[in-house]
Amino acid sequence: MNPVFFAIAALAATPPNILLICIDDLGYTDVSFQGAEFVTPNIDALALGGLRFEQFYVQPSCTPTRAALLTGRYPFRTGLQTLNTIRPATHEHIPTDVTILPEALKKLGFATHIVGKWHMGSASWNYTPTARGFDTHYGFLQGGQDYYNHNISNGQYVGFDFFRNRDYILPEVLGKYSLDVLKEQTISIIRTHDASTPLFMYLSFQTVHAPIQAPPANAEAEARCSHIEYQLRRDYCLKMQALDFALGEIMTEYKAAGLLENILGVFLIDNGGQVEVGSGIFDTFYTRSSGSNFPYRGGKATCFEGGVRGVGFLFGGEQAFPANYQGQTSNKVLHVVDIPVTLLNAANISFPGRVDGFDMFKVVDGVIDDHYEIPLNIMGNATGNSAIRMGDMKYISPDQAYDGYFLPGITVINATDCTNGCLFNITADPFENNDLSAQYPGVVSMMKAKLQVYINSPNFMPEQNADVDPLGLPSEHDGVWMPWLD
Ligand SMILES: [Ca+2]
Repeated sequence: MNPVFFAIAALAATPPNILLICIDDLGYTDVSFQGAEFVTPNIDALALGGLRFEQFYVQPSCTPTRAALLTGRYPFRTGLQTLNTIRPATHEHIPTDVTILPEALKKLGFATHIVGKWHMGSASWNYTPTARGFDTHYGFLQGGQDYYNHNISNGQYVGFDFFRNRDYILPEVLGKYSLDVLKEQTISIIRTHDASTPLFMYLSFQTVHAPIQAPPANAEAEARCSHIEYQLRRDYCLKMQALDFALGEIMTEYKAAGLLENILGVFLIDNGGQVEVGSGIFDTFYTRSSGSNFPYRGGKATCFEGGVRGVGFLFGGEQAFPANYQGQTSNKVLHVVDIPVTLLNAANISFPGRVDGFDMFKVVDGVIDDHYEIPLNIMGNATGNSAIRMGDMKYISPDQAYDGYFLPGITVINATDCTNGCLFNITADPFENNDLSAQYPGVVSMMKAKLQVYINSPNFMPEQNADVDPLGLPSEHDGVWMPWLD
């Protein structure tokens, strides 16, 4: 064989090491490269050397985005669209007949690891990471927890939630800050990984989800946050410093292991920042947070841009992430469903089964169009908590969880009235100031009808039953939120 041809063939046949970093509840303006009032140098370095997306959409809350991230399908195809997310002791899960990203990578021969949050169902071990394509899981099965004691509550029920694969490991992690133990696990995986096998790492850290609990004291972090007067935001800054330090250390480990050149990385948020709302759904579940999406409107659990326009970028070493993408910015309209499709294409296979996503590289290259139409959320009826974007236009339904523009600790700036729904030209008016619904009632009708078309589709799956099963309560399992159906 011609040696040049052989070299090219060998390169193409080597799958990349895939590093998927999903940051929980990170606001659009909570990283310094997008205007935060504190620095995040390691995250900035990845972003500024990567391919940044200016119109990257996610779902308004954790479970729906993560379902889309793993399946390549909008969450209303799997019954996981509810903004309340999967709560402990319910039967909700990714349907087991839907192939998910780690399963496809496992078949290709990847080593597959998830470190951190799952939040994709835990009634049965069959719904959990080690039955869904991951070799290992170190972290928690529910949506969030106390950073030190690793308890999570659902109403009056409180239980522990931290596992190594299928064993709960209370003595190992009790009193230890979750980011620290998750980072140590990540480093351990990298150091012991056999470099002849491609590595898929899903880093799903707890940071920066509520509650706001500062990490153990660190002088450098405190120096970087001391200018912030408002304590909740200062503690938020400290959490972000810990995350930024951890990601810096992890990338150093990748380099030391010789894995860096062949990394294809994705960095995304799962929903907009949880802003400080005085009342509403968060007060019943978690304490306040202090994320910022400003100047975007709204935040987590709303379909305003502050809830769904995400921080998102691709990055990597030159072997897997060619130089022509490095340091670039794209204005294409993209969605979290695109990520698994892109990653599998990079590993030389198509995503098995039906998907809603596109290959992001092909979109950026202009080989295929970006999303003309994105259902930003559909709740099973088109009248509440829903939104759709079509071209420049965005329709947002009534009954969003809350509204306004939020500056941490200081101000809620009232927004124009959307209690009957709104229509925006999102290209001209990304901060959603100017409601056009009275001017273009026909467009509103058409977009509402389009939401209904999705609901009437045979591929629409109603929200799964979210009732609490008493057999899943911690009182049945030594104080642990433990799978119970097996
Ligand atoms: Ca989240």
